[in-house]
Amino acid sequence: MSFTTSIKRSLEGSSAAFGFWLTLPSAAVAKTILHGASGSSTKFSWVLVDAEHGLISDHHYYELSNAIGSEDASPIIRVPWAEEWLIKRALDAGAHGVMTPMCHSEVDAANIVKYCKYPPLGTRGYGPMFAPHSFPGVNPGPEYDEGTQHGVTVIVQIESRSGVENAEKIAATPGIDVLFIGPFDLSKQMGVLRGGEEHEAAIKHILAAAHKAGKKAAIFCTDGNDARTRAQQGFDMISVNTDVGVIRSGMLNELKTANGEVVGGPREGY
Ligand code: 3PY
Ligand code: MG
Repeated sequence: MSFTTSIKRSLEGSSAAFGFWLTLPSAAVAKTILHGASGSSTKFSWVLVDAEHGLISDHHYYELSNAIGSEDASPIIRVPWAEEWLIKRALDAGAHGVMTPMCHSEVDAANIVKYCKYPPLGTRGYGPMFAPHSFPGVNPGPEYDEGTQHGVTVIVQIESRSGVENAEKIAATPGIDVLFIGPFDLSKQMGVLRGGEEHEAAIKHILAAAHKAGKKAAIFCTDGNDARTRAQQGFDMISVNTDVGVIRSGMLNELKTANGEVVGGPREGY
């Protein structure tokens, strides 16, 4: 069995790789969303396990990675910061990919790649006793060890002014697979309005920089309409919504319906 992941396969396809944000430490929530026929012609190929802002921490990684991997989707862990030991623990627990917040420069990018790969490509320490469990059909030993070297998806977030300015150099860094835009931080860090002209110009700049270097561009969205617009703009990887966002808006909309109120409008929050 060759080493492959749902996210890698999906990124090689002609349409956008859709995923969602998991902020609750619940394998049951992830599987409820992923499992079984949805009646749609597309499916989620990845789940972002958010250990930066969500309620998820290190000791949830293994169970969540296994649950997501068993549904033919890729667990991608967003570590709280781009530290070697944090990335190592995410990979050892079975992440198919790692996402790091706030990549400001090509130096940051090169370090992140280094932390994700075993020598001679990088500096990742060795101890993958549990990592292969979330890769259906991949055996422990050489199959995982060699497969992960190029099979791990390395994703850096561009969400600062320096990240935008250095986007070309970050994208050109060998081993970086995806430039992922965090629109909320990007607007706050740049001091511009989310959705305003400067914000959209920065987003377009990152998209173009990624593609110029032959890399993938990704973005966080707050609903399906937002995600559809980004897909039409050429984004390759798109987070459609968050678990908690959908639960809240879904339940409040049901309440409005029950009360005879008009339901709808875009979801504003995270
Ligand atoms: C942001 O919008 O800042 C993100 O990191 C997406 O979660
Ligand atoms: Mg962010």
